Amino acid sequence: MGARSAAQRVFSRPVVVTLFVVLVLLLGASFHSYRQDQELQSVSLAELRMASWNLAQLGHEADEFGHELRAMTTVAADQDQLLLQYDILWSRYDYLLQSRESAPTRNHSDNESRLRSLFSQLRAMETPLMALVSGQRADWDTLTTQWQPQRVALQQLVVDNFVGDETGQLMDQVQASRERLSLLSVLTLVVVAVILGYLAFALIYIRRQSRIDQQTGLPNANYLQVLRSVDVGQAIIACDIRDYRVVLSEYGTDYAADLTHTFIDRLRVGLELYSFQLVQLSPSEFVIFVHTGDTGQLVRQLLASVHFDWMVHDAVLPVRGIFGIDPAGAGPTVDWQDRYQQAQRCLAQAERQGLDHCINNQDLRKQLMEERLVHAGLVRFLADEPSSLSLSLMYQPIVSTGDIKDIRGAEVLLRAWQEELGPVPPNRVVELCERFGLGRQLGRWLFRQIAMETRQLYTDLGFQGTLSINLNPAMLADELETDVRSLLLDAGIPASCLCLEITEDNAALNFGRINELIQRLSQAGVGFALDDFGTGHSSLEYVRELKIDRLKIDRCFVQGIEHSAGKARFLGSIIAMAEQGFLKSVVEGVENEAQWNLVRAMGGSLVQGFFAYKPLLFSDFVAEILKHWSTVSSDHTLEVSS
Ligand code: G
Ligand code: MN
Repeated sequence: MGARSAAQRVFSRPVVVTLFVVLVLLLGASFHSYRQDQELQSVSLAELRMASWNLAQLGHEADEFGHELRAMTTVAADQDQLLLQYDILWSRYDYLLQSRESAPTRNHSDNESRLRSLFSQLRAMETPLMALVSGQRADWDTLTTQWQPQRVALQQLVVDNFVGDETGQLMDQVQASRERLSLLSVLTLVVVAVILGYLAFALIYIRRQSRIDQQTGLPNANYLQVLRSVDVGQAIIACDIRDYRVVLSEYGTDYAADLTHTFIDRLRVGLELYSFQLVQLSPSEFVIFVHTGDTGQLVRQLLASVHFDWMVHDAVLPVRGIFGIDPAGAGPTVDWQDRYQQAQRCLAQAERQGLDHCINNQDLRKQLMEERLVHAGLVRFLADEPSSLSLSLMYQPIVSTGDIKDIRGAEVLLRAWQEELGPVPPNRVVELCERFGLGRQLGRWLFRQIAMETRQLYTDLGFQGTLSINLNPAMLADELETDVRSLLLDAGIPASCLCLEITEDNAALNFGRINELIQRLSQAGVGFALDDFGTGHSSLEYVRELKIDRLKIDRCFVQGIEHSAGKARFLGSIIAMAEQGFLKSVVEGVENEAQWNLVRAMGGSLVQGFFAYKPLLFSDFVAEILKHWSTVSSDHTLEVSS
């Protein structure tokens, strides 16, 4: 927690803003210094030097001219030299006043006006100088006097313009600016490096955070993504909080988060003896990796700690953890993702069966493998494609207690055969079809198959016995009427010869809806039976509420009647009750002669059981009917109608 909040502080908004501001300031300062440096550099040092040198030359050439002028009064006089120096001086002024390169010199303080005034004074000396040279006069002293103040003013100009200092100053400024600029560059680089480091650190932090649940700090589903392997010595456990959604929907997110925390604490207590890792997939889903060889012990401890009563407001909620476990080193696979999948599959299995846990073992693996085979086979078979599974029908005759060979009808029984597994129990087929949404398809296949097999028995042989057909849950829907009409009645099976069997489980207390379905078909003459009567929880209520005309008394009421007068009386009273309610009763599971005799003595009912007939192939069923008809009168139709 401490480390987390420290990291949070490092990545807080003020820190980010400060870093950004510092960087912007440094970049601004660097840019400013750079501009200053550019400006300083634009003053050409070369030009400055040139100006200074030109003025110095002027001073020097003025000295030369003055020297020649003074020499005119002596023997060393050289007029040509004097004129040459005059011209040189003249050109220098011209150069300083006219040339582009001399512009800085001219522009400096009042240089230009001083230069112009000196140049005009020099030009004023031209006429007297020419006169003296051509020898008209020899008054050199006057000219020397005229030159003297010029020379002084000129030297002053040179002195005033001595630019050594100025250049030095300029150089110093440039130097300082350069130093500032490089310092700023270094600082900027340092700050950029710091920011890059900060970003790298932030990136690592974000990646780590993304693998952690923000509420609980536990590794989350992303962590599972990067997990490479799991030790074979570790059990993988998938875990759900069973009542989480109830808490969330009834009490809101705060309480739900509370529940998550409480549950995690409980899990930790259950795991405290083990080395484990807890991963959180969602607020109510977890995965646990535990080192243990004794899965049974681990499960007991986990169950003990996560089954608890949780107080919310003034309500008490029984919270239950539910587990799917792939035990350590058990399975044939070591790939952790396969094992994780097994654990999840166990969890799903436990949820489906209403258990608090399910451990992946050989049996379960086999069961799931078989389920897959049967499911795949069913899908293909029902789609009329080549399949490893095939369905067929058997007919178990229902006889009258008056004559055991008097076949009054039959219950159509589903049989399934899978190439690798052999026979598959029909209730498993029905359950799988229900689970995978194949229920109606199965029902339609059943109706179509019954019609195909039995049509001739009714239309050509005039059989009038009842066909009892088990309805699976999905068939108890609005489409039932359409399916019965189009697949059975239209094929030629008389409605009065059909009895549709409903179990209590399938009716699921929705009497109104089921009665509506029953009513629509019973108007057409179709009968309905309550199957397995007596095995559900509210049997009598069903008998009273549903508009059925048959009761199929479960075989458990027949078991042992030959040994117990009480049991026999009890069965008798059920039959009597059915009679009172104008229901025809069918006693199921009569397996021996003693039972048969007792049931026959009670009277008033039909019998279905191994003692009379086992389920038969359709051809054998027809053969049995014909055999019976041949033993009784030739006018069989009167005999079998009831
Ligand atoms: O629940 P329902 O009535 O649909 O059950 C029919 C099943 O009962 C069939 O699978 C059939 O094989 C079985 N069965 C039929 N007669 C007997 C019997 O006399 N004894 C036993 N144990 N099972 C029977
Ligand atoms: Mn049945």
